[in-house]
Amino acid sequence: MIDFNLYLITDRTQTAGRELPAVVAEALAGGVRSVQLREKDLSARQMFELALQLRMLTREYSAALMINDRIDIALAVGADGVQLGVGSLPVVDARRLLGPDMLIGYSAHSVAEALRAECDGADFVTFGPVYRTPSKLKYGEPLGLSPLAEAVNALHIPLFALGGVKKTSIEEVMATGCHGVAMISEIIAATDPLEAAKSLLEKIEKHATQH
Ligand code: TZP
Repeated sequence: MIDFNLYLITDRTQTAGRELPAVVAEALAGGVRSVQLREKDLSARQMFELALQLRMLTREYSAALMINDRIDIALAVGADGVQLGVGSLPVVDARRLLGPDMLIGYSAHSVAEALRAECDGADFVTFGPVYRTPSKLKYGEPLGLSPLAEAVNALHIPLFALGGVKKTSIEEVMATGCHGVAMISEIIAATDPLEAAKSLLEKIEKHATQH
């Protein structure tokens, strides 16, 4: 059961000098109930140490902690699951290692990829980038709202819209029927992450469809 509709993804380069755990703590205080630790450039040890800190914080707020790509780190810190993608271990093999209860999220960039992830046993997918993001080279060309709606209709598992989603675009994104939104900068780079999270959640919940 995916009981959150705002999925916060970390990027410690966007915190304007603040410590990442402090920013995440603010977001949790603002109501965020799921966090993905994404810091792809960190060593296993560095990521493990950051993951431990986020595990403590997320426990305090009964929030889910997902670890990007690193199944070993997710298991080592007792995370709730992993976020996989095209370069990760295949979903089927990850499931064998993680068991039936840990969550597997999959980062899909096309409808076909999202369908494959569902078929392989992912619990939910992120889909994007929906909009142009500042870092186009890193995340690719925006897909737009039509493929998002297409993916929502094709899939039976929850789908989170990702990439360039702002407070102002939540209404049109949620109108596709997607389960929720995943975001980095709107919260991580916000001057007041607590307030940002609170007002984003209010808007997402207002436009969420019942599944
Ligand atoms: N994958 C596709 S777009 C993206 C990722 C990780 C970044 C989303 O960041 P933001 O700041 O919410 O646009």
